Amino acid sequence: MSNLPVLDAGTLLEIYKKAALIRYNDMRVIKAMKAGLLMTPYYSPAGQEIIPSALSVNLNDGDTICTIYRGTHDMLAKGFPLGPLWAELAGRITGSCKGKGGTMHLTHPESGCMVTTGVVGSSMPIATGLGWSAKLEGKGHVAVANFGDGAANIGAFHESLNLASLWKLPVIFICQNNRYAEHTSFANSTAVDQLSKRAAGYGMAGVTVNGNDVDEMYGAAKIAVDRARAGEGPTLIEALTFRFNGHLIGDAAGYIPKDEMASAKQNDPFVTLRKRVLVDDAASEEALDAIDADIKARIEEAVKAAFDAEWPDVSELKRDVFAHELA
Ligand SMILES: Cc1ncc(C[n+]2csc(CCOP(=O)(O)OP(=O)(O)O)c2C)c(N)n1
Repeated sequence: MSNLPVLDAGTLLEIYKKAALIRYNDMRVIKAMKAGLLMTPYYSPAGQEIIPSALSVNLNDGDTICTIYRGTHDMLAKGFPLGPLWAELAGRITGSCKGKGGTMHLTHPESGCMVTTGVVGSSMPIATGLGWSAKLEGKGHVAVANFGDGAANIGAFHESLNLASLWKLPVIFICQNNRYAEHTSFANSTAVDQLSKRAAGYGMAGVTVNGNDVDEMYGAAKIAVDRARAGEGPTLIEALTFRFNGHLIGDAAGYIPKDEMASAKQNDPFVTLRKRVLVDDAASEEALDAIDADIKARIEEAVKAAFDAEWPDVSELKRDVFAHELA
């Protein structure tokens, strides 16, 4: 991409802090799972840290995001607090959904983190509705829909992009194309080589970027967010990336060729980002180490608080679930 908005050192460091939070949190979740402490399915976002980090520095508190089960990275980057997140993963009453949601239904509206969903493709119609609401409110807020490459082949993709474009809604559709939908490769499921080409069919802007490249991802996100805030309608961003694990923890990813996985890990976008921060002199190595240590300490605090918290009472099982009980 040319003519990208320029990434300044302060913003680069903010992106680093978000990416580090995502990476260290992911490592801690996997460690807790291996110790048998978490009973939630977990869909690791390792390898996909740059996308939400470079996006979220362009968002503010009034903006909203929806994402999928593989969405802890999106949520953390937007501002989902660690305490309610860990308590939710651990199924405790102090969780953001009182322990009923887990990875599939993470929600914290106070920070604009509306929902992770387990129904493939459903983040798009929800974000489209949020975009409509933002447009009616007229405060310049935007809504973001994150989804995978598999979800781009579902009917809800067509319905959401068509309506958002027709009504010029402030929605940013971010396809995190990690090349595999569960066990099916992109090439075996998708008729176009670039998903962004589909944007033209809906009369909207569309772009494919290297989602692991901080400049490309930041630039594309900034252009899309500015466009949405200015009332110029939605954008489809296809962000190319790769996941470092199987579909969920426990899946050995035998369908991913070993050399493909090895090369992705060798080009770890988080390691590249850290080097970039140093090269740009956005922070010293000591400063980054201190940032990392602080993040890790905050994660440990959240882990401890989660496992010290009470389990929900059985009476919680149906509460907040059925409409008639909400009244
Ligand atoms: C409507 C629907 N169909 C099928 C499934 C089963 N399923 C769960 S995850 C998944 C793959 C989705 O892949 P993708 O959208 O590329 O996201 P990724 O997991 O790669 O991030 C499928 C088919 C589902 N949860 N919902």
